[in-house]
Amino acid sequence: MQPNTFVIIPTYNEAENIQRLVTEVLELPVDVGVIVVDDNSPDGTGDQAEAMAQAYPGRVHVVHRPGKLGLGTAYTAGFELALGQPGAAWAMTMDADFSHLPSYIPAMIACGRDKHIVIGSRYVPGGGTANWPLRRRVLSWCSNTFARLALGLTAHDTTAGFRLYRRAVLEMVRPESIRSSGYSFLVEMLFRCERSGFQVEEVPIIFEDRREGQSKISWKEVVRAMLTVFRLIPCRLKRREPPRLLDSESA
Ligand SMILES: Nc1nc2c(ncn2[C@@H]2O[C@H](COP(=O)(O)OP(=O)(O)OP(=O)(O)O)[C@@H](O)[C@H]2O)c(=O)[nH]1
Ligand SMILES: [Mg+2]
Repeated sequence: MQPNTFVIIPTYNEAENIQRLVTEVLELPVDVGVIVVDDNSPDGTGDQAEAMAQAYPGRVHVVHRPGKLGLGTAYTAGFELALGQPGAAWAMTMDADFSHLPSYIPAMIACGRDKHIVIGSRYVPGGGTANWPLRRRVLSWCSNTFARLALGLTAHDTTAGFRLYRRAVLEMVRPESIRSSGYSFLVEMLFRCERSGFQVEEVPIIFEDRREGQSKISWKEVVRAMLTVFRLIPCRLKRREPPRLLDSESA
C-alpha cells in the first residue's frame, strides 16, 4: 500500500545519522514514506540514503541535488516529489540530526486529522530544548518571539522545521515561490499559511541538540531571517483570509 504521509528529510553531511533516522521513521506504527533531499554531501550521505531507497522501494525516495543549494529549495524539492506520489495527503519536514525525534511523529499525524498544519513545538507547555547552550536558547527564543509579535502569528514556534502540512495547504501557499532559505523560509511559510486562514496546531516536543555531525546554521542565516520578518511586516496590512474549514467539515 502507498503511504499517505511523506516525511521529507533535507540532508547535508548527515552520514552518522541518516540510516538510523530513516530506519526509526519506517518502524513507527504509522503509514509513512520518506523522502531524503541530499545536496551531494561530501561525507557520502547521498549514497547511504540511496542504499535505503534500494532496501525499501516505494517507501524511501532520494532527491540528489548537485551541490549545497539551501534548506528552502530542499523542502520544495521534497514537497514536489511528495505531492506527485499517488495517495499522498500530507507532507512532513524534519531535520536529520535527531533534534526532531521520530517518536513525536504519530502524535503529530493524529493531530493533523483535524488541522491543516501541525508544528512540533518547543514553545508550548510541555515543550522545550535539551542540551542546548544558554546562548542558543536565548537566540532561538528571542527570534521566535520577535517573528511572532512582528507578524501577528498565532503559532509560538515560528522557526521550527518539524511540521506536518496537509496537501491543500502546499497547493495553495505555493512554497516554491518563496525565495528565502533556512529559518527565513520557515517563517515566511508559516506567515503565508496563517494569512491564508489555515488552522495551525502545536504539539509539544523536546528539541534535543544534534547528536552527531556539524551544525550548518550561521549568523548570516539568523540575520537573514530578521530581514525576512521586516520584509513581511507590510504584508500584515493586507486582508487576512477568514479561517478555513477542512474539506470534511465543509462537505
Ligand atoms: N539538502 C540540504 N539540507 C540542508 C542544508 N542545510 C542544512 N540542511 C539540513 O537541514 C537540517 C537542519 O540543519 P542543521 O544544521 O541541523 O540546522 P539547525 O538544526 O538549525 O542547527 P544545529 O542543530 O545546531 O545543527 C539538517 O538535516 C541538515 O542536514 C542544505 O543546504 N541542503
Ligand atoms: Mg539541527
